[in-house]
Amino acid sequence: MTKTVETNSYTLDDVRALYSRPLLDLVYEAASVHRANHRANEMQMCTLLSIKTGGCTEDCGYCSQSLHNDAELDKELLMKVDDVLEQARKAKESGSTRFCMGAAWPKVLDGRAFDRVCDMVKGVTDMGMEACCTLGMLTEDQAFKLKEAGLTAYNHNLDTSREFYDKVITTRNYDDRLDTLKNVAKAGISACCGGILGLGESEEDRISLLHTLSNLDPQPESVPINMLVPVKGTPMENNKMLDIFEWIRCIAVARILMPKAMVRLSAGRLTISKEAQAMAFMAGANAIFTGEKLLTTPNPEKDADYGLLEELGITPRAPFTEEESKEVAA
Ligand code: SAM
Ligand code: DTB
Ligand code: SF4
Repeated sequence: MTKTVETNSYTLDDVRALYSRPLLDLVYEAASVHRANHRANEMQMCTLLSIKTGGCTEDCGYCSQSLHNDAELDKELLMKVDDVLEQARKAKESGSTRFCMGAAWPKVLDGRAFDRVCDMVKGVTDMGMEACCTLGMLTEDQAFKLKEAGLTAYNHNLDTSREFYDKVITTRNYDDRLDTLKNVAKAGISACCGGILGLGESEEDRISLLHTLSNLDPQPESVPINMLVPVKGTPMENNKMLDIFEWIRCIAVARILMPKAMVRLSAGRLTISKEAQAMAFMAGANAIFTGEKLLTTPNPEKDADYGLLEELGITPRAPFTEEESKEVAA
C-alpha cells in the first residue's frame, strides 16, 4: 500500500483501506515513513500572530472571528508593520523558525492594507525566518506580489470534505478554496493546507479530506491538523471532542500520504494530553505552534511545550544559519 516516492495517485479506496488499518500498524508505518523523510527527533516551532482580528464576513461555523457568530472577541484593525516585526523578533528569540500572520479577511483586497502586509512579509523574511500568511482568498496577481515580498508559504485550509463543507460554511464553496490554492501554486509559493477535526464530520469525511489533500498538485508543503477549539457563541460551542485515537489515525494517514510534508499540530493541543501528543509525534507530526495564543484562542505555555520536547529527547529545529538566512531572503 505505501508508495515509496512522493505520489499523488492514491485513490479514495486506497485512503479508506489505509485509514481502516489497526491503529498500531498504521502508526508503525507512519513512523517508518517519517524517519525515511525527516529527522525523527526534530520539531519545527512556529509562532502565530493575528494581524487583523475579528469582523469577518464569512460564516465559518467554528470561528470566533465571524460576524455571523456571537463569540466574545476584542476586534482589532490591521496592525502596524513595526509592531508585527517586534513580535516576529521575539518569536525568533524564543526559538521559532517560522512566523505565520493571520488576518480575518474573507479575501485580500488590493490597496494600502495589502501593501502593508507585503511589507510585513519582507521584514520577517529579512530576519531569516520563514514567513507564512493566511489572509483568505487570493488572486494570482496578489500571490505573485506576496512571492516577490519573500513569502515562504500561504495557509489556506480545505477544513473538511467537499461533501460536508456546506454544513460548516455557506458563504463560499470548496472550489473557491481550490482556486486560491492554484493561484498560490502558480506563484511558486508553498501551500500550507489542512483541516479541522471534530466539526461533527463522519469518518468518511475525514478520509475524503485526506484524499483531496494528498491529490493536490503539488502536495502541500505543510499540513496543519487542527482539532476544533469549541468557541462559546459559535454553532459548534457544544461539539463533543473527537476521539483522540481518530486524531492520531488522521495524523498517521496524513504522514503516509504526504511523506515530505511538515505535519503540523495546530489548534486544540491545550486539551490534548502529553501522552497523546507524543503518540502523534511518533505518527509523524513534526511541527507545532508555540506561544500562549494561537490567533484568538489559548495554546499551551512555552515551558510546557519545551518541557515535553525535552522529556521526549526531541530538539527544536535549529534556527537558520547566516548562510541559510541569506538564501531564504534571496
Ligand atoms: N481568514 C482566513 C481563512 O479562513 O483562510 C485565515 C484565518 S483562519 C482563522 C485560519 C484557520 O484556522 C481556518 O482555516 C481554520 O482551519 C482554523 N480555525 C479557525 N478557528 C478554529 C477553531 N475554533 N478551532 C480549530 N481551528 C480553527
Ligand atoms: C491553521 O490551520 N491553524 C492556525 C493557522 N492555520 C493559522 C490557526 C488556528 C486558529 C485557532 C483558533 C483561534 O485561535 O482563533
Ligand atoms: Fe473569516 Fe477565516 Fe474565520 Fe472563516 S475562518 S470566519 S474566513 S477569519
